Amino acid sequence: MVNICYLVGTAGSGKTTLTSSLMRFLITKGATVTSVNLDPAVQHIPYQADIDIREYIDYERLVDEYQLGPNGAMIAAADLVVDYITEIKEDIIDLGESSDLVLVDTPGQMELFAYRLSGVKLTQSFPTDSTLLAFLFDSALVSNISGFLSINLLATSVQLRLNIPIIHIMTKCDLLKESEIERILNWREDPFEDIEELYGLTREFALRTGQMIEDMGEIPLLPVSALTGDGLELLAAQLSRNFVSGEDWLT
Ligand SMILES: Nc1nc2c(ncn2[C@@H]2O[C@H](COP(=O)(O)OP(=O)(O)OP(=O)(O)O)[C@@H](O)[C@H]2O)c(=O)[nH]1
Ligand SMILES: [Mg+2]
Repeated sequence: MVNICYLVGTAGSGKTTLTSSLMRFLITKGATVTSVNLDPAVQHIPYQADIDIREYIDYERLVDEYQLGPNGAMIAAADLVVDYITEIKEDIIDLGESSDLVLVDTPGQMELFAYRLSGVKLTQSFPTDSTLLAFLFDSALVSNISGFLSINLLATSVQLRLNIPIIHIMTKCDLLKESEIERILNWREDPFEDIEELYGLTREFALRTGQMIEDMGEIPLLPVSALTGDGLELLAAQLSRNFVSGEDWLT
C-alpha cells in the first residue's frame, strides 16, 4: 500500500518549500518519505527528489524544438506527462511501498496538474483511501475576506475535479501576526460578519460561499510556516490520521 499526498496550490504558494521542510521534519521523527517532483520546468528544488519528472521530460528541449513560449511549453509538458503515467506510477509503487508517505510536489501552474488530464490520471491510479490532496492557501492571498472566499472556492474546485479527500494548509504563516492568523481561522466558522463589507451580487455569492465554507466543517485548515517549522508537528499528526497506517509513523 502506498500513502500518497499531493501538494497543490496557486503559483508560489509554497509547495516546493513545504515538500522539503515537511519531508525533513518527518524524517527526523523517524518516518520514511519518498519525494516526487512533478514540475518539469523547475530549475532548483531544495530537496533530493527520489522521483523526478525532469528525467522523463526535457522542458528546455520542448521550448527549443517546438519554438514554444513559456505557457505553451508548460501545457505541452503537462500533457506529455500522460505518456509517462505508467512509468511514474511504477516508480511511485517501487519506492512508496517501503515508505510511510509519498509527498508529491506539483507544478507551479496549478491548473496544469488539476485540470488537464495528467493530474486526474495520476491521482486515479491509486486507491482513494490512501490518497490525500493537501491544498495550500498562500497566507498573502487569504488575509482579506474576498481572497479567503476565492481561495476556498478554488480548493473546492480542485477537490471536485480530482475527487479525492482534502486538507487545507495555510502557508507562510511567519509573515502574519498571530491575530491575523486567528482572524482567518475564525472565518472558517463564521465568515458572515466580514462578508457584509462586500457589495450587491458579489455579496450574495459571498454569502452562499460562506454557507458552503460552514458546511466544510470537517476539512481542517492548518497554519504552517515552512521557514520556521511552526505547525509542522500538527500537520504531521493530521497526515498520520488521514492514512490508515499513519499512526505508527511518529513514534
Ligand atoms: N516567509 C516564508 N516564505 C516562504 C515560505 N514557504 C515558501 N516561501 C517563499 O515563497 C516563495 C515560493 O515558494 P515555493 O516553495 O517555490 O512555492 P511553489 O508553490 O513551489 O512555487 P511554484 O512551484 O513556482 O508555483 C519562495 O520565495 C519561498 O522562499 C514560508 O513558510 N515562509
Ligand atoms: Mg514549486
